[in-house]
Amino acid sequence: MYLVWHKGNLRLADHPALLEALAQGPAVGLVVLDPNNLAQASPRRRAWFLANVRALRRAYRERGGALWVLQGPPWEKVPEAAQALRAKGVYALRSYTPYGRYRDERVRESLLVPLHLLPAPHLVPPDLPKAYRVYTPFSRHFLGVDPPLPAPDALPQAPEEGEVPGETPDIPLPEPGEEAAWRRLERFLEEGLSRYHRERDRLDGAGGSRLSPYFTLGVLSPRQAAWEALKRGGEGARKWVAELLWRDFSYHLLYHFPRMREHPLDPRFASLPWQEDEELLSAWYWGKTGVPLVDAAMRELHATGFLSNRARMAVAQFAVKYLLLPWQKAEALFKNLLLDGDTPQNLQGWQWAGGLGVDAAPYFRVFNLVEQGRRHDPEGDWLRRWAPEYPSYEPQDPVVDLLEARRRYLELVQRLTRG
Ligand code: FAD
Ligand code: IRF
Repeated sequence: MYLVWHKGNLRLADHPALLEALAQGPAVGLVVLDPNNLAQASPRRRAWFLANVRALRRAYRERGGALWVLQGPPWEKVPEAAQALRAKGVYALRSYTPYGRYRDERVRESLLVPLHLLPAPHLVPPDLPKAYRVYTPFSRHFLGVDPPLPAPDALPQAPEEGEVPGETPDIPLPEPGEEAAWRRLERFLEEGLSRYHRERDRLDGAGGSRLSPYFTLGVLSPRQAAWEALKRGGEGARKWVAELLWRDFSYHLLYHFPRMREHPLDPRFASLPWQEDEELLSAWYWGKTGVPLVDAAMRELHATGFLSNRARMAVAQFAVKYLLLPWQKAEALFKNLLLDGDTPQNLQGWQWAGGLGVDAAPYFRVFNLVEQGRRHDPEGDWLRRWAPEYPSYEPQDPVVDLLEARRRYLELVQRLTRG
């Protein structure tokens, strides 16, 4: 008997560790509800994770198999399950985040049987020996995608163990599980892929796939998505895969620069005069800044747990460059509102949009938030839906004078970057 330890990667298809375990003999699945992941997550993010654990358990059952769900520190619970099942080994996909790597090693040290960690099916492995700070040279390591692995048709019969706790989300959730993810992927491939390169910057997010909540929990693998898109081909498919590569670039950055959890990748920007202003932070967080694009975006995020990439860039840049809010505090608050909230992606997004050193994002580029609204929501439909009190993207009694704040930021960074 073998154990297959699912951490993220809550799926049966394209799961190299699952197939490798089954090649050795019968296998049982395991999810450990880890207080280090769940305790600081918001109810909506916990509910989304648990809903996908329940979906994975159903998928095991439908194939005659069993998924164990235990609660506690993984370095206690994985050995406990291995001992109870008299497992000859544990198989899992390698983690690339700082905590994930620490956890893998503590579990390995705690086990009396081998822990086999296999590479997860990224498009470019995050642990490339060379560390890149810029996306383009990193993305050149993408040389095409192998066919994704199939899900096993049947799984060996075994007793289940452990319950999946309930959790009430504060917002409606997407449908969890692999089948729902596939339905959403197929709909996007049919209706959105061919025009993705033209429509992806819409503020309402309608140009995108909205698959990120499934990617974040590994319910769908980037390899599955890229394989299906490149089969169809075209400029939209190429652009979409290029965006998928940003996921791996985010993992790569955090793998090689773990300090970016607390510090700007470009250390010069750590000494910006961050404003510890709770009132400003609250106005930004609740969408009450008097800046229509920012307010519409933050209200949509509170209401749905989703936001388009264009809107995310705008609200992060406003927080960092216009308000000089402590970016780590704003980033953490923001992540906990996102159903796709994922440490590597969120850190990369905040440091990219905030001009803190990620990629070649020009730190001196400051969005004109009126122009951004007009260009990416030309009919104003998105603004009307989420912030109907604004007749246009013109600020109304904003918490900060936009021109003055822009001038202040540019003056500050010029001083910090002068040779
Ligand atoms: P699509 O446009 O359909 O793209 C397909 C997939 O590619 C996405 O699902 C996502 O997995 C990946 N992707 C696309 N754009 C990016 C990007 N810029 N960076 C990394 N991956 C990308 N994404 C998260 O998954 N979790 C986060 O916590 C997160 N926080 C962000 C914070 C900020 C400030 C910014 C600017 C971006 C953030 N992103 C995050 C990236 C991106 O905004 C979302 O992945 C994307 O909007 C999800 O919508 P979609 O699935 O329709 O994307
Ligand atoms: N992975 C686990 O193994 N156990 C858990 O309890 C997890 N809870 C999570 C909760 C939320 C809101 C998200 C993700 C998880 N994950 C859990 C997946 C982790 O992201 C993954 O284990 C990663 O390797 C942690 I969003 O660094």
